[in-house]
Amino acid sequence: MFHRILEACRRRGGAFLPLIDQERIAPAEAAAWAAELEEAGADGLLVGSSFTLGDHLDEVVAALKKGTSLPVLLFPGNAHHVSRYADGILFLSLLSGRNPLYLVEEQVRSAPLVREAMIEPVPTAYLLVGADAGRTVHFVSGTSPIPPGRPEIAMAHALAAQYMGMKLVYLEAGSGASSAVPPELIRRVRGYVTLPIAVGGGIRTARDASAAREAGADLVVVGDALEKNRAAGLAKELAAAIHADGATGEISSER
Ligand code: 1GP
Repeated sequence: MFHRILEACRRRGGAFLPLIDQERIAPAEAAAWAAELEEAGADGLLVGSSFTLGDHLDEVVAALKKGTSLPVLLFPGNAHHVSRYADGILFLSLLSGRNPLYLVEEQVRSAPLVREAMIEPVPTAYLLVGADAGRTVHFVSGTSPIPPGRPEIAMAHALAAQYMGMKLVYLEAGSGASSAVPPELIRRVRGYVTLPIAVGGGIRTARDASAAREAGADLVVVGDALEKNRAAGLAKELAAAIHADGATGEISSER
């Protein structure tokens, strides 16, 4: 399943992954929204929330799958965010932090659930980058982010991830961040590792998205901005900016 996203990325020069927060969408709206995002040119959907009170994950993922043939990947906030209705899961290790809970303990709890759900794990090095104090992800994870002006720290973490056999590096500024991951940091990491790079957090406009893609992001993740503006216009603009060929609209959906 992850190969479909990488394949879309190769063909289109970048992959657009809208992030849907299962806490902020009604299951009844999810199928139609997934269909609109596919129509607009998304290459896959991520589903996740850094903090949940409710338990809508199965319902929302099942509804999304009804509306689209795109791969749906979980972007878990904790070990229990697993749904058998998804196609896969970013099996995250918060490598930029030194909190054993998010480096390995949650993964040990989650692995049997992922196996049981029979979904594809994508081993992912999750690197928080940013100067914003008090983002939810920093508070919840109890870790400090990599300073945005220190690309060499991000580069070393990404290379360690590659040497440890991970399949993806995720450079995360935090949902709703006031500034996205700086293009210069993305460029430096891109030049240092061969792993695919996902970038997310604070990407609001087509200009932000194309800056990330031009700096070397393979997968560009947008959550907050799309949530605040569900009109498909923004999704289309983002898709065109992320695809080097400017394409929107549907891609072949064979698995
Ligand atoms: C957050 O990287 C994602 O984990 C997306 O961030 O919500 O700011 O787009 P935004």
